[in-house]
Amino acid sequence: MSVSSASSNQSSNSSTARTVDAVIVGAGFAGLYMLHRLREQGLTAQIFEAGSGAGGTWFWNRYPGARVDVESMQYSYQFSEELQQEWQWSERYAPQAELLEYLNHVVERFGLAPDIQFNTRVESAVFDDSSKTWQVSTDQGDQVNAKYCIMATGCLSKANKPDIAGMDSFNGPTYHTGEWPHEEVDFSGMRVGIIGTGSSAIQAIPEIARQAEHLTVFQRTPNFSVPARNKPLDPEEVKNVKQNYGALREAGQQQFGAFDADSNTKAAAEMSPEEIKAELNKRWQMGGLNFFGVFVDFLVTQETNDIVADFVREKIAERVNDPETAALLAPNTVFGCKRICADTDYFETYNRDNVTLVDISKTAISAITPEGLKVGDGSSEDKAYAFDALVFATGFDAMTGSLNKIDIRGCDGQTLKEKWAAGPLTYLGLCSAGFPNLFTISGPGSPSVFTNMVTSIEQHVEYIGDIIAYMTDNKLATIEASNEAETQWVAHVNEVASYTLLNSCNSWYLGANIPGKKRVFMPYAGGFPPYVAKCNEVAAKGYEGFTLT
Ligand code: NA7
Repeated sequence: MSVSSASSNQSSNSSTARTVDAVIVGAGFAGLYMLHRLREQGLTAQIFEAGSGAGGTWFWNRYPGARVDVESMQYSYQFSEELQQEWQWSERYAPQAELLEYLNHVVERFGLAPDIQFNTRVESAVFDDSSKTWQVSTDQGDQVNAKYCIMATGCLSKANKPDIAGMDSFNGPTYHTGEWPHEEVDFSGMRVGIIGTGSSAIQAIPEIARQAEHLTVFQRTPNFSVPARNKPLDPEEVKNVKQNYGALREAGQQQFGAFDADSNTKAAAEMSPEEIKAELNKRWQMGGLNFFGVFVDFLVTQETNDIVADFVREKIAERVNDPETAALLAPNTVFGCKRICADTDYFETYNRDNVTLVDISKTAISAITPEGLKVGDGSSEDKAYAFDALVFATGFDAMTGSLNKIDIRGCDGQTLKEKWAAGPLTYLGLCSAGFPNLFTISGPGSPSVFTNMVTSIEQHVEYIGDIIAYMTDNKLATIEASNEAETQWVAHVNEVASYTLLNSCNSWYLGANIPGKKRVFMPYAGGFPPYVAKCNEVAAKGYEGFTLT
């Protein structure tokens, strides 16, 4: 199968073209397991990673307070029983540093380093029709030919840096939460401005507020957040989970979000007012994204959603002392329309004397200035704010951003970016017609961001691994999604989203946070179990919907 060795040294960037079975782009949860899986299958593979280390999302998002919002015991690989038994998580929701440690341990444990080239950004991947291979080029001068090209580039990897006048004019340091520096940032004694109130900001704000002399938060849209109730893990609890890990994993896989949240299987209309109240209070006490399990219909029935949203709004009012600030912090959108956040002391942070909330929902930031920023309509009346440091917690060009950054060309030179100009077109979120042997792990059209990402990644990696094994066994050259299957799948993804309340706000699920991006619902909102059932059915029918040559 392999033509030549995939081995490459981390520090040496070869300029000689070489051939491997598969090129994998990205060394996060997805890329690392894909590499391990392909090597287990006897294939050669090469990871290219732009960062100087492994970790993907957890390599880049080092902002203060960064931690996962799915419980660590579930937000972890399950492909290796030994790994899940030996690894010790310290907290219910692992902080970024521990997740990075875990992923570096995975690199070491499975000996992955020789096949990962860091500090290397893939610039282009071009399909050569005559040799039926992908020709991959990097910014370090690498040229690699590979039968398969696997994009493990992450759903939230391309930072969104808003196009505000004078962006580069600020005299002090600026930071983006998704590209946080490695060295410690000390805000002590500083006046800090932070733009954005999404999940990253909600985690960072309490931490920055504890350090800074003053923190000013610029909020365009408030977000719903529930208390994370993070805590050190109880060794007895861990022991119990480990004794029955398989059962927990199995239970997780039966859930919409691919993690076990002891979900309520009833719709709110099937419950009495007392039962509803009890369920809401129970979920509030459980904390974190277990809140997703509150009522089975909260994302499809407006009345149910209103019950949940009202409950959380009341909690915000209780948590914030100043009624005016509390009112500004209370979202008037559908609960869960934007991803629900899990926080530690977020709303309480606004009770501090050194924190100010500025509502920019009606008057935008008109300019970044050498001293700070201005809010208004661009006239001389604009209100100026002075800072020593500025933080952009402005999110990501989600789902497609990291793919569109690479010049991906399929059959007849068509670029993926052109093909996806009116929204991503995929079959199962895995493949796109016209791009043979190209796979996207947790790509648009798959459950991805609605689920425990690690479990969804594992399902994709194993599915891709099985496809490749099938290709090898049957001596096949290419696999490609058919136009018909792709069209039907995209229609299905849209149809499923249309049954929900998820289209009702300007979320990154819809690309609505990026000016000019086509408003299309990108992730598959049907849940993990039906998606897996569909994938398995496709495989059982000899990869129905794919063209194999
Ligand atoms: P999000 O959730 O996309 O949040 C970005 C925030 O930045 C959000 O409050 C935006 O307001 C705000 N934003 C973006 N552009 C601007 C401009 N130009 N002016 C003012 N405010 C702006 O990103 P996160 O990094 O917090 O979280 C991403 C995901 O990571 C999260 O959902 C979890 O899955 C993990 P808006 O809401 O667009 O009005």
